Amino acid sequence: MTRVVALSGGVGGARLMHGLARALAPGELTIVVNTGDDFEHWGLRVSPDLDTVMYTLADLAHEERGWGLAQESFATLEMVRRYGGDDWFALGDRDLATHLLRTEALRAGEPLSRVTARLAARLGVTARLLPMTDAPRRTMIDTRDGRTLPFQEWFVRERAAPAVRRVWYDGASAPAPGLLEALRAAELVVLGPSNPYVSIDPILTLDGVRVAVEEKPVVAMSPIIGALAVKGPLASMMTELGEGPPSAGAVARHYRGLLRGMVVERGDEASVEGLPVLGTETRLRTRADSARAARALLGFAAGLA
Ligand code: FO1
Repeated sequence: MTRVVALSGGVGGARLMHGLARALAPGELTIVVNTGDDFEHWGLRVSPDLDTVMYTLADLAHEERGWGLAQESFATLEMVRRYGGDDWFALGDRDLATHLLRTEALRAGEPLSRVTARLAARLGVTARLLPMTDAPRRTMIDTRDGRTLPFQEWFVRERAAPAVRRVWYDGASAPAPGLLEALRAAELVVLGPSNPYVSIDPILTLDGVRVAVEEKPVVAMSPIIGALAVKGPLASMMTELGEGPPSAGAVARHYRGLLRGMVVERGDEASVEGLPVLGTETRLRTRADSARAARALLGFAAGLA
């Protein structure tokens, strides 16, 4: 029995979580997912990272995009467009079922953590999936051109083009029920290959979380390969936020004081100083990639004990 708590954002993190969920028994893995990206769209509550992890674990995610469902259609979006409604965020027809049921349950007073557990169980997800908080906590982006944008408006509507001056989190800071208990019981904490600023830090900055994580062996997988982000705007963000040039080592420095070891792409080992490093294949394109990388990470972590 190895009790693992893994922190995750969207696509990259979700793929490692898929491997961890296959490598560990159901009772051994708690996945804590960023909800700083959540927002209201078409009157519905959308939780992109939670859904990405849930669909990925259920083998229902769209293979290339990584987010949303496979075999999706966008007839509703077409009709919304025809009405002149907001069409910058592409909610698929099948994906809408998730947002409808989640919104209905939240309005009836069910907390997000319970709705998530219910929906995930119906999709056959056996790992424990926990939103980082039941309360609203929104990732906000202050841009160099002097605006403050909620995450999805910056990321999707403006295509992450405006340079970033600061990232901050607006709202409650109480972790979801059970999160601190899961951390206390954990023998290993994994930081997924997700964006530190907009996926992992929103979780680490919740009340009591960083202190609880510091008590544990922590291993991170780098979301940077060479000088490029595996996905998304992380590389430019690192430079804009003064933590660049982007590298696996720069990510390790961002998490300083927290890590017992770091997993990086083979060839990037030298960028990380003062920490045990495992170099391996970290591009997680297939389920086999995810399974192999997760097993390598768990083996590396066991050797650090
Ligand atoms: N990302 C996009 O770049 N464009 C979209 O239209 C879009 C729609 C979408 C719908 C549901 C969902 O769960 C995720 C979606 N994403 C979309 C991805 C999402 O915005 C980001 O990947 C995450 O928030 C960042 O981790």
